[in-house]
Amino acid sequence: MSIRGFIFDLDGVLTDTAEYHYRGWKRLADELGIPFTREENEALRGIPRRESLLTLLKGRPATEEQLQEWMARKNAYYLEYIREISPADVLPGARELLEEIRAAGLKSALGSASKNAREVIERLGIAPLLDAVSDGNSVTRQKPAPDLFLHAAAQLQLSPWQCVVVEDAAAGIEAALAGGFWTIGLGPQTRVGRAHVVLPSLQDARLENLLAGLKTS
Ligand code: B16
Ligand code: MG
Repeated sequence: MSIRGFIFDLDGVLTDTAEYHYRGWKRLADELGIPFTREENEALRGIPRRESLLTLLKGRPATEEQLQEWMARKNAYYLEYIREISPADVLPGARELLEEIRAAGLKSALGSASKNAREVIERLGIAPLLDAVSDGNSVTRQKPAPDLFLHAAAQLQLSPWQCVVVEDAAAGIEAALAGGFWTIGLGPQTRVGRAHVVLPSLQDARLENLLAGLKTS
């Protein structure tokens, strides 16, 4: 085993933007008169914008023009909310792990479905700790296709078997496995149980322990 790099998902791994996505979708849903709950929002974890909107519409008919306008409206709300994001919003253990990876001479990349990922990592103050950024603008086929993580690995000039993908969404773990990556799943077994290593979060996740866990998986 020769791990040379880590690829991190953003929402649910490095920070919790799910609350802001929820508020954006909820405001749009209220305006359209569509019921939408926090529980329903959980199903949108790691799911790209357009697919999220189609899920929220629950089969209601819409023209392409309406879909575009509603996605733009939700995104404007989301951008308004993420202005609140600061370095205090990095999830526990994430910054420490990024620093450890850098100190060990390994590489780190972002692999997020979000088209707003760059703005979020700037606000979190972790952009300097990432060697490459692959986001919702980088590839056409989204998770569970492996394209986004392959794009990130290529930027790091590493092969999938040299990289670990850290993800909180089932679609993200599937994407990483399809690409031939090592995987660390954050969250319940029911969601990320297919990962090589499953942890509740990155809190107390030390690099040495993660690499040892992958070795015995
Ligand atoms: P945007 P991740 C995902 O981020 C979110 O989990 C998901 O809820 C969101 O719809 C998606 O990004 C697209 O975001 O509308 O900003 O392009 O988990 O892949 O970092
Ligand atoms: Mg995620």
